[in-house]
Amino acid sequence: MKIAVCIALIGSAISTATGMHDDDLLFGRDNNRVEVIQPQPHPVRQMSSVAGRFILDVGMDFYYDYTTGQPHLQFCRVQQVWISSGLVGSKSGFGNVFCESGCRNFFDLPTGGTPHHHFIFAAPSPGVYVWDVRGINGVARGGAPLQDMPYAYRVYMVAGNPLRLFGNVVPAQGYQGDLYSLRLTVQLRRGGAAIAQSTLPPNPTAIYPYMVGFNQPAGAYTIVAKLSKHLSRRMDNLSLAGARAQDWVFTTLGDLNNDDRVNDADLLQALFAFGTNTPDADANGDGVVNDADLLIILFNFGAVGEGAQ
Ligand SMILES: [Ca+2]
Ligand SMILES: [Ca+2]
Repeated sequence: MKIAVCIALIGSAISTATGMHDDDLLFGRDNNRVEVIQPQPHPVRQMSSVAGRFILDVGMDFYYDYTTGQPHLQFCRVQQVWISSGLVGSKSGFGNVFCESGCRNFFDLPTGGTPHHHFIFAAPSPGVYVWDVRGINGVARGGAPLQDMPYAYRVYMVAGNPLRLFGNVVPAQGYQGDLYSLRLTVQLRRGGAAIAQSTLPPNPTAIYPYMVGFNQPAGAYTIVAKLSKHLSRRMDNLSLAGARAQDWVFTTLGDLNNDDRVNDADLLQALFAFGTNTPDADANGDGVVNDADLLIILFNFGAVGEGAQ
């Protein structure tokens, strides 16, 4: 009995020490492509405050099949797709591996004979930080090459207790492109003046398609959300304290130059790119700039975003 209790205590001590492993990104295969098998979706992670900065341990490994005990993969590269400004992922012996600029921004599994690795992500100030990755160049255990992950897997990291907004992002009805290729900017205003803003690609595969954080005191704010190619939406007198759900539904397409107005500048941009596949001039995101894009701009001509100043 004493031994059993002792083992149970050791077991609980070990699971506490290694509890972060529950959230390790486990790379495996889904039919003929690489996939993060679990956790799906990734839970929102709270960073720890250590010596004046915020840190989080993020692990990765291959996914091992329960019945065979074998990994799905023999190789994959973890490729960063997006990272928030200020967030840095480092590893002992490797230095800074993941960051906004100047880092290699990928890591191969296995490295040094093992697919199991941990990174310390660090941020300088309270906020919500984002790390998006894809598994690419995968090779199945049997040697078959696998297709790359078609989407970005997102990890949200919360530093401190910032004001947070999270929820869904709905593009205009006529938009046919990938939501992830757009950028959402959420701006906090008080007395008409912008005091903070955060930009990220909306990710419909994440636990929340968007989440942003602001290191500001609780209170009532005006919030303006702008999705690229769309006119902005505005919410006045929104009471913020801690985290709050707030979905954004965008109704008006055609703002190609993102000045929050649909006018002749957008029309000219589409005309100059007519017949090409220039992404910035492709209002409806269907991959080509043609009369459908011109019609969207003409139909919404003169419209101004709710948050335009
Ligand atoms: Ca415009
Ligand atoms: Ca188009």
